[in-house]
Amino acid sequence: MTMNLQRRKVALVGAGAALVLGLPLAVGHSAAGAPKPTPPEDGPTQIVRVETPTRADRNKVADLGLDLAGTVGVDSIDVIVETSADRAALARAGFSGQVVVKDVKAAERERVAADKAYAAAKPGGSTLPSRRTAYRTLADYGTEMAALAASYPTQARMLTLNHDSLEGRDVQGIEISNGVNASDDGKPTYLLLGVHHAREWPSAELVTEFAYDLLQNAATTRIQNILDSVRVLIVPVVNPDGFQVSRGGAYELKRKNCRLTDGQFPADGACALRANRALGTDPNRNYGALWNGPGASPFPTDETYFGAGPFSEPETQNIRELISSRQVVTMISNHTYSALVLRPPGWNGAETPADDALMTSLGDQMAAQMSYQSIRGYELYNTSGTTEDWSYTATGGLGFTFEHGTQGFHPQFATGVVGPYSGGTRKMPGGGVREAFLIAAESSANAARHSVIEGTATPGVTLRLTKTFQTEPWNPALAFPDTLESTLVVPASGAWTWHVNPSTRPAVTAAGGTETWTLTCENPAGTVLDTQQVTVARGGTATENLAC
Ligand code: 0X9
Ligand code: ZN
Repeated sequence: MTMNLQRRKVALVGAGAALVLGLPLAVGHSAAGAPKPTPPEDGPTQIVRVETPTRADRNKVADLGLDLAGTVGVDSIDVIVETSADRAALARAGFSGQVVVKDVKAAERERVAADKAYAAAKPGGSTLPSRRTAYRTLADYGTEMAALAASYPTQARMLTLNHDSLEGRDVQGIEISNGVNASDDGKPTYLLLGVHHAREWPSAELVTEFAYDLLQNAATTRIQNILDSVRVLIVPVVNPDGFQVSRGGAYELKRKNCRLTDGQFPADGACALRANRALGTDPNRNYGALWNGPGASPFPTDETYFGAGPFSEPETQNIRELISSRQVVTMISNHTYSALVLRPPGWNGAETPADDALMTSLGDQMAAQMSYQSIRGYELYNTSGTTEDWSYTATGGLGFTFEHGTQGFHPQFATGVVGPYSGGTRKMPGGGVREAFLIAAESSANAARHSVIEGTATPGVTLRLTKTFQTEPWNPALAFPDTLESTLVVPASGAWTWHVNPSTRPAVTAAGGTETWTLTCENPAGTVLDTQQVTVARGGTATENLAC
């Protein structure tokens, strides 16, 4: 169906369109202006595939304040329809659609049964590196990462982020590299994130499988090269509170975090209560760049609520501080579902990024392995305050969102995780998610895609790179300071090499300007011995022989 918006508006008041939406005719009439009838009893929660042939249509649906599920190709958007008011909102806006999931709860029960059967049929395990046959629980992530760190003590260690979640949970990850404990060694950093959105379970599974894969295959030439030259950081569950609500079964469709009231911690158990289901801040609208702009909602009951302020949430503070304190040259934030590789910018009014060609070619190459489409974020629908828009704007590190799969937030384990991880299936003939992650790892090692600062200094002194600038939310008058600060310890040879992001951030480059890093060197007591300003472009190398 490729009717234009006008025609669909007319069609909706007819019986056919009302039926595909599962609407009683009266709702269609109310959309045409008649007095609103009493809403009918709300039936089961459904997923409705809404026709959105143009980007304007998609933005219009996104702006209705409904809960968007994903897309299957960008010509439609799957919308979660929970109440008759949701149906009415779609109808009023003139959209038609087809029910693709009649009863979300029943579908979830079927998924659980299918997963049980799959696990029973695979006593020897799956083809995943971990051999797992079922979705992990929150506890599994912590236990398994700790076990990996214990099994591979020179190649893996646990990473605990700075802020506990609102319900007091640790936010954990794993750091993987050859010689992982020699931190501050100047290697470029590659960051993989999962579960910003609570219900998007495969996003955590896929990055955790990659951790197993790197460690188990560390002796193969390809992975050895990666681990010799790159530090891989993996945070499977950025939003553990939300994940616990979803995975723990209280509310499988939970998306946001557990900020039920701005500025306050939730009471014990409150986040899982039915009455609080709609509340929370969307971690993927809470980052600083363009915060509270298009495609984000000011209403705490909307699924894209941008929160009380830029970085008001522990989940986004954690990722901000991680990215600001490491030289993250490539970041992939994993989500489900839509079979997309998205690159900045998320808003159609933004300037074309200075590194558009580079992000396009890398995005296309990764997408090809997964049979996903590779597009700019805004080509899906407008967003603001997302992870990669902030990280790219602030650091110049290449940033992507992967939207895995087409069959739901957490489809059957076999089709949602096992198949896509290594590809080679009918739906994904390429090398799958694994190959896409490896391509990004190799890209992270490629100095032509970041910058290098090198020199000589006294072994053991600490070098510090810093930069402070303003990050602009949607209202530029509310710009706030952002600081990047990372360190390197000069090795025994005295010769140091630091793989960093360019000194000039993308917006500065686009405006024709240059920017510098401030490089200091300190003795072990913390006394600053020398300070230099360093200008280095993407692909460039700067040599700094410090007086220390
Ligand atoms: O809306 C989102 O946050 C992401 N989709 S999801 O269904 N997983 O919620 C898309 C984010 C896209 N990022 C940008 N457009 N920059
Ligand atoms: Zn998501």
